[in-house]
Formats: sequence, C-alpha cells, structure tokens
Amino acid sequence: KIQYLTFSLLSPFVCNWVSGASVEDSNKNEVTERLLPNVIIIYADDLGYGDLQCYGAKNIETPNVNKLADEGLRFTNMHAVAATSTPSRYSLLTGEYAWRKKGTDVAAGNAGMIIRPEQYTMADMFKHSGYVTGAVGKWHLGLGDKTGEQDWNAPLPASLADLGFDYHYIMAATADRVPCVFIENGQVAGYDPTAPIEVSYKQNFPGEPTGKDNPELLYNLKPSHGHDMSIVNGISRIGYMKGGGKALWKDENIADSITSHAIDFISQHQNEPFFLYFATNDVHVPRFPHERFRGKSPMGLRGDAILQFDWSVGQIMKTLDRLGLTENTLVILSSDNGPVVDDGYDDRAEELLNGHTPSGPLRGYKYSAFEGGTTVPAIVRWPKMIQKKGVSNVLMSQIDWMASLGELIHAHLPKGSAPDSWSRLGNLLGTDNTDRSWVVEFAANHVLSIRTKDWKYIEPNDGPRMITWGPRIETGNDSIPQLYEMKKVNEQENVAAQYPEKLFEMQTLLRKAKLG
Ligand code: NG6
Ligand code: CA
Repeated sequence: KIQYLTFSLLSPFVCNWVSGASVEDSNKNEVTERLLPNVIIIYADDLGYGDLQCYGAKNIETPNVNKLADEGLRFTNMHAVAATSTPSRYSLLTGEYAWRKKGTDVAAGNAGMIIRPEQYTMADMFKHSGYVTGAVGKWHLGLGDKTGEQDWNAPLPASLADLGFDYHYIMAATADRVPCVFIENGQVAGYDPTAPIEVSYKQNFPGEPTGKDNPELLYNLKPSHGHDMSIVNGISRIGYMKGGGKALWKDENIADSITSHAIDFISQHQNEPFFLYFATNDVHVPRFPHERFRGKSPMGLRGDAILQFDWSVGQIMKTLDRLGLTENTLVILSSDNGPVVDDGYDDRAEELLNGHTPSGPLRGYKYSAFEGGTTVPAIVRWPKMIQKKGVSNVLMSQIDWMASLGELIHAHLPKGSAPDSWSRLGNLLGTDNTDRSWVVEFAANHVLSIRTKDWKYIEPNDGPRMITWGPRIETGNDSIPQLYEMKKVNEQENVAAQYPEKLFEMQTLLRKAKLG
C-alpha cells in the first residue's frame, strides 16, 4: 500500500484518491494500489460551438450537457484537429496529425482500417495501463485489411480489437454511408444469413433501387446534394449496398442502440477501470432522430438531433449515478469538427434556424479553414478531481488528449507513439491556465492554419472561396496569406499587410510545426 505514494506525476492529487480500483502495473512488475478514474469520451458528430445551451444557444434546451458543464469545466477555445471526421478522429486516437499521413481523408464505408494495428492508439494506452476499453458508435476510420474488399458476411480480418479495444459496437463509417449495419467485435451485429451483404463504392448491384433513379421510393429524407445511391429505410446514401435484412439499422433507433450498448459496457465493467469512446451519430446527416425527439425543437430535425444527443448524454450520466461511478469518472464531451447546416439532405435545417448560429460567433463551418471548422464545444467533468468548476478559455487541441490522459493514468507510451501529442493534463483539469503555444488546424481541402492565443495564420491557397460540391460554406481559401487578430474572433479583417513581422513569425511557427 505504501507504494501507492510512489506515483508522483500527479502528486498534488494523489492524496485525494481514497477509493477506486487496484490494478496490476505490469510495467513496474509489482502490484500497486492506485486509483484510476474511469474515462469516457463522448464524441459528438458535427456539433458546433454554438449548438448547446451552455454555449449560448437560445433555440434549444440541452439540460444534460448543461449539468455536465455546471459540474465541471467548460472550454471556450478547444480545437478538433481537423474540420472533418476521419482526420480528426485519426488524430484524437493516435496523437499524430492526420496531415502527416496519407489516406486519412473522409473515409468510405468500405475503407480498409486506416489506423494500422502496429500503431499505438489511445485504446492501447488505456489497455496497457490496466483498463478495459470499449468503442461504441461512429467509427469512420475503416475496417478490414484492404480497401473495398471486405467480406461483410464473415468476421473481418482486422478490426478495433487490433487497435486496443476490448469491445466495440460501431457503425463502420457514417449514417449516410453504406453498409447500414452495426459491427460488433469485428462482425455484423445481428447478421441475417438470409440476406448476404454486398457493398461497393464503384457501381450499383443489378436491380437495386437508388435515390437517383428511383426518387419515388424515398419516403424519409430526400438528398439535397450527393447521397443519391442505395436506398435504406427510405433514405438514399453514399455508396451501394445489397442485403443486410434484419441486421440493417433503423435510423430512428441509432441513438437508442448505441446508448444502450454504452450503458451495458459501463455496467459490465463497473468494478474495474474502464475507458469508453462513445461516439454519437448525432448530429450528422441523415438527421432522423427517434419520434420521441422529432418535432420537439423549434429547429426541425437538426435541432431534434441535438435534443437526442443531449438525451444520450443524460443516459450516460444517469448510469454513472446509478452505479455510484460519478465521482471517479472523468467524462470528456466534445465534437469531431464544426457544424454544418445543409450537409446533403433536405431536412429544412437552414430555413428553421430562426436566428440560431451553429458556430456561435465564429466564421466558417465544418470543412472550413476559418475558426468555425475546428473550434468545438468541450466539457470535462470529474467530480473527485476538478474542484474549481467553471469556464476555461485556455487554447487547447484534441491532439493533446492522448498524452494528457496518458499522464493521468501513468501510462508508459512506447517511443515514437503519439508523436504530436503533448501532455497538457493541467489544462484539462483546470490546474494550469497557460495556453498551448500554438494549435494547427486542418481544413477539408488540406489547407493548414496555425493559431496562437492572439493570432491566426491561414496558408494561401488558390482554390475557390466557397465549397463548390454542396454545402454553402466558406472554405477559408485566399490566394494571399491571411493573418487575423483573434481578439476579434470572427476573422473579418486580414491584417497580413499591416503586420509583416507577425505574419513571418506565424509562418515560421507553422513551418516548424510541420517538421514536428
Ligand atoms: C461529405 C458528404 C457529407 C458528409 C461528409 C463527411 C456529400 C455530398 N457530402 O462528402 O454529407 O458525409 O462527407 O462528414 O457526399 S464527416 O463529419 O463524417 O466528416
Ligand atoms: Ca463530423
């Protein structure tokens, strides 16, 4: 028991750790009594900086998220690593910038596994530190060992078990991409042998209807751009699939399914330290929440999906309360990228905004190099340790979560792993208010920006100023260098010409960041 005092990394906190699980610390080859908090990352999809009531949203009520914020720390300057899902999640789970690695753009539903088994992931880190690890919800980082060639009718040759997750119940990609089935521990959940599954992102299967050719069969949502391939549940998707039968998900039940699997995981592992990556489908398109939420917000389906997200958060919190785990569970809530209003389905999200601003005061949305692309809500609650509740304005990035959580659980990361992740644990726990010296942002078109607390630089790019393939969103492109003063958060006035030295300094910072 004495050895428990030898853990000094968190020495200011250790003495407060009066209860919890004991684990065998294989690294030290000794059994050491120490107290590991459970860790849950609740990772929303496309939830914007301005989408939650506790971030100032007026047209929507998010009581459960508000409560989490009231009981913890709410961050006002947290950045997702990228302005779309796959690169953002890649970076979160590996601690490596996606822009260093080819093949990390928005993945198709039949992409091969993008994080390779030999890479050291956040899940490996928890597992090797004595945790049981689980991933539930949206994955979007590929499965199997070859792109486009998975056999969905058999166990997949590579899955999250190879990345350190003891358990997974996931959607292969997104709800708007086939296959529309859940994968549980490397195979289709509830597989229906009477309806073998075939998937292609190249061509349709003979005789199968598509949104493009059979719009009369669309009865739930119609596409506004793209999304006109296979029809599942009256909604056409990206990609072609055939079969699935009883294993096909029902869009209105996705939140219920993944939330109940998350709850089961927590309940099953209540007596040992666990790490749960709970990645919701809300509020990504197609937004088709359960009827309990439909019509309940004044903002149509997008607002209803936010209500459903808030409900899921509440269910997790209630489970922790019921099991007596609230005190010693660190919950982190955030989003993978900024918000988008019309992302390809005619769900009236735009016309029903009624003054709601999904990016809050920020310029730009998902995909964009402007701040709305990567600035996301973030809340951390850990009643046992976070004593000073409130708001933190510290400049932070999700790239640092791996190293920070690693420090928290005394993980020994192998050399070369999580190369871009810095431990900023004090920021997450509210004991250190120094800003990260810089944060790199990665837009959908691969333009990099770098920002400090006070300045932001966007690399020049000759591409169009508006996205040309769908949503009406500013890319952030300009053929000249852009420099903004961040005290005016909305990036209106490019001051590059006024501050050449500052511009040079920011360019130098970015060049150094690229070198690693
Ligand atoms: C885009 C899709 C969009 C969304 C996005 C990925 C079209 C026209 N648009 O290509 O609907 O799926 O990819 O979103 O296909 S993310 O949040 O998962 O990155
Ligand atoms: Ca997303």
